[in-house]
Amino acid sequence: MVVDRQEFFKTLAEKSDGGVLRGDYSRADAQYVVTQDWSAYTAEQHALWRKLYERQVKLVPGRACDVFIESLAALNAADGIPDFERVSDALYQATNWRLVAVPGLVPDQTFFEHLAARRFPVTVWLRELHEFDYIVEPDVFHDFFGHVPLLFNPIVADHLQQYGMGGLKALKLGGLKNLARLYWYTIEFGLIQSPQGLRAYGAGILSSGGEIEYCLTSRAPRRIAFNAERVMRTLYKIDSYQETYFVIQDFQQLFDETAPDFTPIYAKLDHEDALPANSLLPGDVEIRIDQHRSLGY
Ligand code: HBI
Ligand code: FE
Repeated sequence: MVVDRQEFFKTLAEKSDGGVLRGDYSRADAQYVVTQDWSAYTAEQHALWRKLYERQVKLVPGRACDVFIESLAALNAADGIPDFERVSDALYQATNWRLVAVPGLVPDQTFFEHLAARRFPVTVWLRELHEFDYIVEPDVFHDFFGHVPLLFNPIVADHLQQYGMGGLKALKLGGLKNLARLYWYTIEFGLIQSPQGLRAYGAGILSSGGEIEYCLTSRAPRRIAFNAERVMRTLYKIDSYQETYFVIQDFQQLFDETAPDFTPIYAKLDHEDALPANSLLPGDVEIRIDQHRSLGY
């Protein structure tokens, strides 16, 4: 289904300041796909990628889940901005997913259609040096470094396709905001238990210089055992560290708990107030961090 471009930019303008997106959408096709044009990246941009990569790869041991660390190592993406086609070939072998190059954020409908077809949208532009530590819109470093490694895990790969199909349904049922919260608190900012302690698997954490430590050791945020309905009811922060992190036992739980038909939950949540990001409910299972956490690396 073709999403009206002007409509998309108008809704973004309402959502955020001015809604002017960084990317060049002029050459995007009806699914908002562009060619990556890998040869157009400059030596300075590859050098900035290496700087971002080197900083981040030092932070992941003892903080990111093993699946992420193993997949990232296999990607060999340290030397410069990756060529999506080459990575897609390896990814397709692993989990039947491909990467598609996009100018940046795409409409929800389009985003879900890609995920439902096992295509992951990756932004083609790279941040500027002055945005080294924080960027508003996802760039190629967030999308590639943060999201692509986990696509090599079969359970996550199937979960994301299921999420895309659920998104298309949610658009029809008015459940989009609930599903966006689910994505936010899992794929973007999720934590997972491991025998060595809590680990991060969310892309927004794993591609960030500061939040990757904060989410595991700060005493400020809450850490609550994952519960799909609770997550879909909870508001999130887009311009600061999270006030609550939700913790899954393993990826199978994420897949199993997001398999059911959410129609009844959307109807129920429609009559309940959304929860502020720092809420604590009587039924919540809070996960305490051991205060003397050894980073174990
Ligand atoms: N577009 N390129 C891109 N990447 C995203 O992560 C993304 C998007 N469009 C919509 C969107 N995410 C969210 O609204 C979904 O979580 C619903
Ligand atoms: Fe993301």
